[in-house]
Amino acid sequence: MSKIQEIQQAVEFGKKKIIKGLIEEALAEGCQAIDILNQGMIEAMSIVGEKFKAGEIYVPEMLVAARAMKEGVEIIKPHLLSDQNTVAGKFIIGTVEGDLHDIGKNLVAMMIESAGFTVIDLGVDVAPEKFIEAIKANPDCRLVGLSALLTTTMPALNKAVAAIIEAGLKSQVKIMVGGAPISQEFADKIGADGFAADAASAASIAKELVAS
Ligand code: B12
Repeated sequence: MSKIQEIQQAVEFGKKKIIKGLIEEALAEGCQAIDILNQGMIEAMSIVGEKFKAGEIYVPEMLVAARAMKEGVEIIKPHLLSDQNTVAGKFIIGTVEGDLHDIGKNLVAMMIESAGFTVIDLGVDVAPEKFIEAIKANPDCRLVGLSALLTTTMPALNKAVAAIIEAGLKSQVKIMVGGAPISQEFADKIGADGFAADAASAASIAKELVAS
């Protein structure tokens, strides 16, 4: 079994204590940090999701896998961040109301920070008013990111975008949306300016949006 496969299994089965050692060994063997993240850790989370859907595992198993994933993200983070010194501007991000998933949002925040943005992370279960407050408190912010992982919180994403538009803040900020059930089509439908399926493309789209 390759080291990346070992990492995948450790995340999948929530073996938080051995993650650090495995990642360090993989890096020492010459594995790329981005491959460890994508092929090892993110792949593990999609396997966990499939198993949950199939009724083979339950919320507690998903939770321990998520904890192992978070531990892994902390270890891999310094190896993914570039020494970007440019200031691309401020980026406000949060997971929408009713949704507690934050692993993807945190990865997006990390990659966008690495692209030179100053990230203001509002956390999870963020009500539309909180996004509005944060945008008003940061008049120099030009970009907002909204994350939703549940089909049941897609309407909350729509609500947050509508609230930003209704508050007259659309001339100040561009809005980027994402999360497993979100598509470009949905993003267009709710009036968002950008969509990305993963954290790396989120960073490049963020740069494009502030430049346009
Ligand atoms: C881990 C997990 C949990 C953990 C979350 C822990 C945490 N701190 O995040 C816990 C156990 C708490 C959890 C709870 C629940 N979960 Co859950 N969970 C997952 C799981 C397995 C992995 C999610 C994840 O972290 N993926 C890895 C990251 C890296 O990927 P990502 O989140 O998609 O993010 C990437 C992109 O989407 C994008 N992106 C994400 N956000 C943004 C934002 C912007 C602006 C941009 C541009 C891009 C972007 O970039 C990211 C990085 O590449 C998914 C399965 C799956 N395949 O998604 C189920 C899943 C999302 N959960 C599901 C469900 C049903 C639930 C619960 C309702 C279960 C329950 N009965 O209680 C609760 C809901 C709680 C709530 N109110 O939010 C379902 C949703 C089904 C649906 N159709 O909506 C899924 C799909 C599992 C399944 N296959 O059934 N869950």
